[in-house]
Amino acid sequence: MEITLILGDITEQDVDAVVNAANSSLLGGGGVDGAIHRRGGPEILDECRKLRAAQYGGGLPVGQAVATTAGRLPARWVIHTVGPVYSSSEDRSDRLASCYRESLRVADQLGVTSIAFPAVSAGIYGWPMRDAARIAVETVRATSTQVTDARFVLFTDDAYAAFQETLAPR
Ligand code: AR6
Repeated sequence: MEITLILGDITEQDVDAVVNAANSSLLGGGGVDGAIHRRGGPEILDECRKLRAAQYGGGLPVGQAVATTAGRLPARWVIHTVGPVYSSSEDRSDRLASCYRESLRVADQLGVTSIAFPAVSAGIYGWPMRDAARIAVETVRATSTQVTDARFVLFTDDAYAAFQETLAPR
């Protein structure tokens, strides 16, 4: 698998699947989630509502992932995952790693070969960027998958630098 870093907006990525840093409600929010629903249009939210009415009545648990179509986005699928809120008193790294593993598992089920990830939990959920980058890169690297093109799409120079430091330390 080739892992690349992109400074930019995840909603513009021309890949099979983009990963959404969602919350358990699956009904939208700010950050990446807000951008995906805004640009992708109402079709995504309609599918999320159906998922809530069916197998995810209690919401999507932290660390899990589920797919919808991508509405008007260039991507074909959105894989929604729920990162953990950062805690300095409890180590929730396993749940953050699980977001990447589970997203890749869903990607494999869909036959996806290219995927774009945001820095899950590193925005509103407060995870320190360097640590979020380390967990993201290590987990994606260590996961066995059919995906051949994995991109981390970073929104700020600081996020890009943190991922670059983990991916190719100097
Ligand atoms: N493209 C790429 N990265 C982005 C974009 C974008 N369009 N917009 C923001 N980022 P966040 P979280 C970066 O807050 O921490 C929502 O309300 C951002 O700078 O989107 O997992 C959900 O509904 C940061 O580095 O996700 C949840 O309630 C990273 O993406 C909650 O936020 C992740 O930031 C999830 O919080």
